Order: sequence, then C-alpha cells, then structure tokens
Amino acid sequence: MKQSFTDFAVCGGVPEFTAPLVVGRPNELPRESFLAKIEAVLDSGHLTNGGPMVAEFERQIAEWLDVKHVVAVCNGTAALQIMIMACNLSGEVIIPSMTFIATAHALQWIGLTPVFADIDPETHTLQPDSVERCITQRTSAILGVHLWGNPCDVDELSLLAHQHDLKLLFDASHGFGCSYGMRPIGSLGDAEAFSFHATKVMHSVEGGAVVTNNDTIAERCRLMRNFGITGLTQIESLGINAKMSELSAAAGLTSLETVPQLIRHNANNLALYQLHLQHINGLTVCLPSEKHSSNGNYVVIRVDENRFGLSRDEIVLILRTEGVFARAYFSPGCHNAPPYAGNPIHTPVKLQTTEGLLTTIMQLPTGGTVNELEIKRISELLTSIKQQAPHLRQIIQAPNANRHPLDNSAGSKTLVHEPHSTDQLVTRHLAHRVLSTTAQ
Ligand code: T4K
Repeated sequence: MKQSFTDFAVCGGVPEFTAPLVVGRPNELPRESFLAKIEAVLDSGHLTNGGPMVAEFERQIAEWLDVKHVVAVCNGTAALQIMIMACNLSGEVIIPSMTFIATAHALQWIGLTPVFADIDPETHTLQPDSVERCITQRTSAILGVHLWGNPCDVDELSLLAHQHDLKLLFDASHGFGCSYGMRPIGSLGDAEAFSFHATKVMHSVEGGAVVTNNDTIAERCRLMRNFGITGLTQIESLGINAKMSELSAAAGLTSLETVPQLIRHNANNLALYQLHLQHINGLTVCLPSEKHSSNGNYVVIRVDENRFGLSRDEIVLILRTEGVFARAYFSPGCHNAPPYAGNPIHTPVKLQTTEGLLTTIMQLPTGGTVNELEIKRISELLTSIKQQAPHLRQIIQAPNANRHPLDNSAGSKTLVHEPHSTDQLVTRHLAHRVLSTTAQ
C-alpha cells in the first residue's frame, strides 16, 4: 500500500510491479499436451490445407457450441469477412462503434459501409432502438458484437432483422464459452464469427471460425477460405486463402482442454475485483448479467471522474507507470478513427452512450496468468491512487512532471484539467521524465 504520493512511480517512487501485468497475456497452453500434438502434425507431414487437426478442432468446437457447422480460418478478421461475403451483403451494415476496429474494417475492406448505432449502457452491446433508426433502403444486415462476452439483445435484434428482411450476424470474438440465456454464443442469428487470437479465452495463437446452422452459408465459407476451389482444381467461386494451419488447430485443441478451468478462474478473479473495488467511490465493476453466462475474459471498470478525482486516462497512466498495463479499449471508438471519422454516412444517429463509455471505461488484467494476490495488490494500488488523487493529478498535469505537487511556484494554471488520450498522457509523462533526467 502506498502511503504517500511520493511513493508513486510518477513521483519517482518504486513501481508496484517490476514485471508488468497486462490485459491480454495469452493463457498458457499445457506444454506436454501441446508438444504431443505438434509431434503428431510433424509425423503426419500434413501441415495445412484441410488436415486432421483442423477437422478435429472443428468437430470439438461444434460440440462445444452446439452448432451444425464450424469453418475454421486463420484469424477473426478473415472469419468476419468470409461470413459477410458468404451472406451476399451489399450497401450498409449496422454495427456498434464500441468494438475492436476489425469489425468495421472487415466491412469497409470489402466495399461495404459500416453504419454505427448506439449501445446499451449496461451491456455495451447494440441498442435495438438506435439500430432501427439506422435502417435505410441500403441496409443489408445487422452485425452485433457480443462485447466483453455480453450477449447482444438477440431477441429484439432478430425481430428487427425479420421485420426489415435483414441478415443478423454476430462478431463473437469475445464470446467463446458465453451464453445467451441457455443458448451458447455461436448458435445465434444467421451466422457468427469468432476470433481465436492469443489474447482470447480459447486461442489457437492466431485463428478464427465462422459458425452457423445454415448449410448454404457454411458451404460458401468452406469454398471461400480455400480460393473457391473444390476437388483438385475446380474453381466454383471467388475465394481467398483463409485456411487455418494444423499447428494452429493443435494449439486450439490444447487450449480447449483448459477452458472450463479458465472460466472458473476468471469468475473468481472478477469476484475478487468486485470485492476489493466496491468500496472505492468512483469505480464500478461492470458485471455480466446473471441471465447469461460469461467467460470473464475482460474485467471492465467504469470511472466516475467527479467522484474518483481523476479521469480514466489519468488512472490508466498512473497504473501503467506502476507496471499495471490497464487498457482503454476501444477508445477512441471506430467512428472517431480513420477512415470513418468525419464522414456522416457512418454516423446517422447520436452515439451518446458510446461516447460516454469511450472516455470512462478501462480494462484490468485477468486471465489464467493473474492470481489472487496480484488482484489484491492492484486493488490496493487503486485505493491509494484514490486517496492521493489531488496530488497525483497535479503531478501529471504539471508542465514539468517531476515538480513536487506542493510546489506552487508555477501558479494554479498548472492544475487546469484538459482532456488527453491515455497515450498522449503516457508519452507526455515519459518525455518530461527523460527531459528532467537529462537536465540533472
Ligand atoms: N472483433 C473483435 C470484437 C475483436 O476484439 C477482435 C480482436 C477482432 C474482431 C479481430 O480478431 P483477430 O483478427 O485479431 O483474430 C488485441 C488482439 O490482437 C485482437 O485479436 C483483439 N481483438 C484485441 C481486443 O486485442 P491489441 O493490439 O490490443 O493487442 P496487444 O498486441 O496490445 O496485446 C495485448 C497485451 O497482451 C499486450 O500487453 C501484450 C500481451 N501479449 C500479447 C500477445 C499477442 C503477450 O504478452 N503475448 C502475446 O503473444 O489487439
């Protein structure tokens, strides 16, 4: 526990963690099991192009998700693109802006127009009323994102899709092992796309899949991931190379073995954060709804700057200097990023909730590599940050970051609070430290 503001790394103190804790550290693959599978791949001589590991991976995922078809591909972005192409979409597709940029880019890259609708303040997923206001003659689909593993409002979105004759698709990149009521994420809408990137609860290092109960969509996806080729040489459709390799499938199969235990571990981590942080005025742990089940892969905290005394970006900066690499996902939001920023075609409605969340939520480390003691220490650190908030704000915002916060020689204008992005703040802080060290 840091007793004084001078104990903080931003003031020259010793960082709480010398080995940084990050959001997204890959969950470990049990070594023996993984190596055995690698040996099997090497012995088979079948490294890619529809080998037995990928087939087994697809079979096991289908069983997990209770879905008819699983088409494994090389990453989540490819899964999104192949799913979209297989559904013959055109014109505009409605998505949230609060998502990883890949959701929007996957559409834009293949000539479709992402249109951003607002989200629900509790679940951070598409808000059906806002979606309805975005629907035009050009709309061909709704692409919801089960953000942080929170399922979208599938019933309401299905109704909208049905009424307007739209496809309903989901970016399920965060959703492996989660459910919508009793139905696993993966079995919803016309089709869903998963990412099995190394940062996900279940991963194949890089990888993804389109999952669907629709035979036609599945068949098109299978063709498209392999250049549109059937048999040895027959070309049936447009396609690309989006195949998953046998080594990725070996990693995925190994990772699958760990999922039940990881979900329990993440649930425990989330409960510990909730226990330790609930008394800190200005911080709220965003808990998943009890109606659904979650994989707990993201610990999302909402910051109330007025009550806490520091903004989200200031807290993230201080945490990072202490070795806790909190994230500000998905700031600045797709609609504020190129090539979408400033083009009104992408933002027909007000994104009020999205804008509010983009500047106030942060993610803290969790996953298989983060333990109980580390969560306690992160929570104590946040308690100390809250206690020393006024001093820490003065340090961060001072033109010379190494100035003692009680040194008022620069006058009160050093306390003026301007909004800064987390990265600007980190860069500014580090630059000040380098400059003042050089000057000494
Ligand atoms: N849709 C959604 C909603 C998504 O979240 C994503 C991906 C996609 C679509 C697209 O799926 P993919 O095409 O990526 O399969 C990461 C991931 O690269 C990305 O997959 C993920 N979402 C996104 C939320 O997070 P970054 O740029 O934030 O990751 P990065 O490199 O900063 O890594 C996170 C932390 O983990 C770092 O502190 C370093 C640590 N790390 C990471 C890796 C990969 C390690 O310690 N070891 C590692 O091997 O994007």
